[in-house]
Amino acid sequence: MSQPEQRRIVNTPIPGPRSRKLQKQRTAELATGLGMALPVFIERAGGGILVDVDGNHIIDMASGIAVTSVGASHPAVVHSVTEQVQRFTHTCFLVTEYDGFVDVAAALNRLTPGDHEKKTALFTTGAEAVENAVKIARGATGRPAVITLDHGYHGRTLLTMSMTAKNVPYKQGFGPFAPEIYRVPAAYPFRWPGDPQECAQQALHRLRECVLTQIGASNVAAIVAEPIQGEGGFIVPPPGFLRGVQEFANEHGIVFIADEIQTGFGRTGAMFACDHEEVVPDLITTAKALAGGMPLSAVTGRAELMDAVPPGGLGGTYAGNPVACAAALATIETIEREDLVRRARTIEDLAKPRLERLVSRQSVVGEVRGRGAMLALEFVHPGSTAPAPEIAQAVAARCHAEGVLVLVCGTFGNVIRLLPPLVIGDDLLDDALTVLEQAIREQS
Ligand code: PLZ
Repeated sequence: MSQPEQRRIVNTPIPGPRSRKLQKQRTAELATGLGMALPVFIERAGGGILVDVDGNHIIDMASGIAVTSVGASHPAVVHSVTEQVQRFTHTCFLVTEYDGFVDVAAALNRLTPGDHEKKTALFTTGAEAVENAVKIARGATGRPAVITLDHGYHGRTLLTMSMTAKNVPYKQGFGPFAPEIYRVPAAYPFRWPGDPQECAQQALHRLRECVLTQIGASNVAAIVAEPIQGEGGFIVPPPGFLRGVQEFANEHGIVFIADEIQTGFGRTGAMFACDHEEVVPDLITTAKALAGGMPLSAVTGRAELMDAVPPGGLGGTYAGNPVACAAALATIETIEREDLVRRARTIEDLAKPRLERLVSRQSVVGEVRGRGAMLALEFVHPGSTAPAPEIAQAVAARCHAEGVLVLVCGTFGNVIRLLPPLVIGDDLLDDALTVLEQAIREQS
């Protein structure tokens, strides 16, 4: 099947009548707790386009939350998955093995930051990867405590929800939370008094102080940080912050875990966001874009840490499912062959200067930030840094009505994030940005 026509087409109000009918059924059948950004049902998708059941061609500026970097139906992924499904769908790697699992591990050992000896374990979801990274760090150090950052997001399971900063909707009513999790300030320059360099230094100081005086370094198994915070609002720490975290961790025998689940595989204009600052984490968690839309996640890291867990200590029925592994091999090959890392930088070059023109003291756009094809606008009440979630929502709603899917995120719900597939064409990107610019002007 060929890719959908790469052009925005709005045939009906969005959502259209067929989506609205399905939405009624959904409301009757599904648990209310399952959210949705745009109540539209998709029939097919590929490249930078989502085609809904009413025939609208919606520009995809979300990639299913940073997953479909190669598009939602890249021919190489479709071919590899189809071929694997015909051979076998599942054995459980803990029961009998297959080479796809080993090949994905080898690719991750090769691609992730650092040239030390690495090993990998595969899982299914991002949260599961984070859980297992913590298990490995605890197993290797024999220490209980885990440090995470304000604005951090790591998943919805008990441990990862406990590690996540934001209360509503992730945590409210779901306690008691997992113990031995401590949160320290994140270096968030836009909301930190003083310049970015002071922000990095002061945030590092707070980390040191908290670990040394409140917890005790010898009790800390791991510091877990997203190199660019995703759900928290695409917060890019100032240069030096991540390196400072890494150095502090190394100094005290603490495992530094980079959660690159949202930032990985070219998204930020480097294969991994840590690469921008040549930061080498001890363990790195990946998922999302790894397998081009199939559920697959991984922990990769220093061989001596990864091997600290005895045989049988890691696993899962579906961990490293063969179909997901086949998808990952094709996805990684595509990212490298089509040089999508460079494409992410081109997307930044095309989009960021345009978005930056929307920032001024009188504007509702307080800041534009991000790297590569992971860009965001933070909305504020003009002349202040007071968060304006209602403006972010209104802009997103306007984009949706015009057939451009953007997502809102951020601790204060006031950030619009752009995560287009890396394969999106220049024309589609230009069209989406024009719609977004117009939607923002309407709010100013
Ligand atoms: N770590 C950095 O971004 C997932 C959340 C969607 P899972 N982010 C999207 C939602 O609201 O549930 C994420 C992430 C980072 C971990 C995760 C968790 O990955 O595959 O959703 O478990």
